[in-house]
Amino acid sequence: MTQREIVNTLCRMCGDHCTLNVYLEDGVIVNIEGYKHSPWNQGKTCSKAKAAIDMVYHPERIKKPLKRTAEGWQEIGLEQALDEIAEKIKKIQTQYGDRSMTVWKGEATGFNQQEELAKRFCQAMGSPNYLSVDSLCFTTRSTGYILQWGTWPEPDLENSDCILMWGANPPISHPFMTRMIMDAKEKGAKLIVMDPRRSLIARKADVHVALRAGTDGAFAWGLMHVMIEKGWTDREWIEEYTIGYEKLADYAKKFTPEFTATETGVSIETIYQVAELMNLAKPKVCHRVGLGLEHHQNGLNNVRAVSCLDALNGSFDVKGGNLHVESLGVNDLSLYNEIPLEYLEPIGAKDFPVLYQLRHEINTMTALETMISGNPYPIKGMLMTAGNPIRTNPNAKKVKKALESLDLLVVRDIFMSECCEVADYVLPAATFLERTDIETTRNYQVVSLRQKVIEFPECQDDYQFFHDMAHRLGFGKYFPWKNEREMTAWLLEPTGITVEDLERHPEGIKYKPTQYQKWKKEKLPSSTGKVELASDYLKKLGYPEVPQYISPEYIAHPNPEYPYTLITGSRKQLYVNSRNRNIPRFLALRPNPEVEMHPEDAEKNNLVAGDIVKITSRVGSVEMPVEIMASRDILKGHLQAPNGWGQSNINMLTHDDILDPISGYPLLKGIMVKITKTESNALIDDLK
Ligand SMILES: Nc1nc2c(c(=O)[nH]1)N[C@H]1C(S)=C(S)[C@@H](COP(=O)(O)OP(=O)(O)OC[C@H]3O[C@@H](n4cnc5c(=O)[nH]c(N)nc54)[C@H](O)[C@@H]3O)O[C@H]1N2
Ligand SMILES: Nc1nc2c(c(=O)[nH]1)N[C@H]1C(S)=C(S)[C@@H](COP(=O)(O)OP(=O)(O)OC[C@H]3O[C@@H](n4cnc5c(=O)[nH]c(N)nc54)[C@H](O)[C@@H]3O)O[C@H]1N2
Ligand code: SF4
Ligand SMILES: [Mo]
Repeated sequence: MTQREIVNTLCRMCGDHCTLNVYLEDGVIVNIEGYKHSPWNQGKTCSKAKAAIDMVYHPERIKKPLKRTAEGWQEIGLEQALDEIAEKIKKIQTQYGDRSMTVWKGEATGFNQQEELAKRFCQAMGSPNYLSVDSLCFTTRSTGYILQWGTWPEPDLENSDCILMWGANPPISHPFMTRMIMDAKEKGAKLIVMDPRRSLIARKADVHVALRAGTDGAFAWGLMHVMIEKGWTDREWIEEYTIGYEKLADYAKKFTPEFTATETGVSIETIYQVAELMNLAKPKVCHRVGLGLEHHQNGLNNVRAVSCLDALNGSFDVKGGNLHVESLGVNDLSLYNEIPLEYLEPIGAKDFPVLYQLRHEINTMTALETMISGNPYPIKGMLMTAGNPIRTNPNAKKVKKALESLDLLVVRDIFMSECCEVADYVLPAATFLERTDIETTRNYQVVSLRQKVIEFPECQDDYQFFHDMAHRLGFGKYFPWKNEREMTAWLLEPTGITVEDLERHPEGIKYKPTQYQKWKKEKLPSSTGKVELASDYLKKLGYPEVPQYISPEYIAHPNPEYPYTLITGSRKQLYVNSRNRNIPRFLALRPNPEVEMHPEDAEKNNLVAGDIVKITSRVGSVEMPVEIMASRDILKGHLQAPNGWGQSNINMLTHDDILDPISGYPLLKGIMVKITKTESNALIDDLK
């Protein structure tokens, strides 16, 4: 008789961790649906959840460890692979020192628990050189907020009267956030979207502010100028809870509506309109910043400028404003205090001290450079999990060269990625359906469990891999738990919630009631206990103390040779970063990337839809078919190209040489490019 079972777990086909019902027959997954009592996805999923079945049972899935030999890839047993890798690590450590080993964690396993685990291993190995996708995913945002507020606030969308979306497009990137926005809109909230493109969320907006790429800082300062001029600020809150207001007010002076309009391309009326809508709704004004602000040469200060608006509106931690989320308070996996390694000169910590001091990780751009140059000391080995930086990091050719220069590269993946192709060992990894960890849904203060649903013999989860490696390398004491479930139980100990409780509550458990205006009873979580509108910490590190605005290079120093401004990586529904390109039914729907273009720019270049253009920056070039947009869907002179494709990898031309001075983020948006029509149709033929 067929054994039927339903297991609840959390999806990780993207980062939203919707709760799922996974249906099994005789231990094989046959269907995936949404779990109806989940407070956020409420029984629904997007089309990617079901595609997890295609991913898990894909014929190209790596199921055996692979070793590079002179004759090509050789399949070997897991124990042999782990033994050999451990020996090679020891050899590198003896020859070049512990710090010449690194760990790189990509996006695909997630953050929080998986991230802390990888950091723990790197630290226990004696190396301060932990690398991750944080160097280009969310750290510019989180750091910007933490520098100012001591926390990364979460918008209270459902209770808000005025929602500002800055460079984020939730209908694609965070589908279930869209429901909260629409619920608020139904209750009368105004929605304002800042985006050079008329994205899906911009289509729902009361005001779409189609500003030029990279000018959000100027727009935020322009709003502050008007708010101060009109007296539309919460002076009492500012007095009581902030420091540096006078410096902010002084800096805002130059952002007159006229100056702001010229810089951003937004009309003076729109600047006043947005400021007035916030004033009518305050303090119930909330905002979300997305990737659109981060991937710029001055992204971090642009984020800080946006978040100053919360202070002026008095909307921090109030109902309908931006909430100070309380943490779950799990046990700490970090070994930073136990084994401080700062004396080993983490790579790039001098250039990007904030990243190292706040997150104990190093900047990937600097580290890749070091792998090639050997300066200031050699980096010779890397254990990589869930990342494919040859596709996802800027200047792909250089990333490949850096990885090829290593003596030992071990990649843990589920498919043969470009990084696997240059590795010495490829290890089969578990997918999210094959591991146990916890996630928190911040805006609800809810914790929930990702449960292991199935397993394949040699496809280890990250915990098992780090555990087995640590025991071989002589620091097994830092990985005492038998498996990840045990470690998860240990993590949860101080919370009073157990793994079993979470198993019984697939909808998650609210770990703390939501409380507003916590600042009435306790200090704000920043180091000074106040909102730091001007940062003494940054000043001491040699940065300007207020979030200064710097014009993007394409505005400050336009170059007629590169007349277009390219945005990359605006999310598409079916694909997540470099993933899902081997799922046939997705490829049938969207077989190749397309560069979005204004119709007048297409006409000027004699292009029709589907023509292939060569896009060239100072770094490199790539060919891609053209998608001609409606004239109000993208700014004239701006192009948008998706990322994550193997063919037409847009990161062939993105900049690893223009970095945000504080966060070290590379320039992935607002890139100066030229386009030329090609006669080729090779790209489309190749993909057929
Ligand atoms: N030009 C440009 N580049 C960008 C961006 C952009 O906007 N523009 N966005 C950036 C952002 S925000 C991000 S987060 C990065 C993401 O980039 P990466 O960190 O490289 O992550 P992914 O591309 O999601 O996945 C990397 C690999 O993980 C594998 N994988 C999938 N599931 C698992 C698993 O469970 N375990 C393991 N071990 N491996 C798994 C996949 O097969 C894939 O090869 O890309 C960045 N790159
Ligand atoms: N389907 C799907 N979902 C995903 C992902 C995916 O690849 N696919 N990736 C996941 C990951 S790793 C991340 S980090 C999140 C990202 O999620 P979001 O932060 O929401 O990023 P996007 O969806 O790319 O939306 C960014 C918007 O910013 C706009 N933009 C570009 N430049 C600028 C600018 O200078 N100023 C302003 N104001 N806007 C600008 C773009 O036009 C785009 O509409 O999505 C996650 N969810
Ligand atoms: S939005 Fe889709 S892919 Fe993302 S977690 Fe939810 S169901 Fe999974
Ligand atoms: Mo990301």
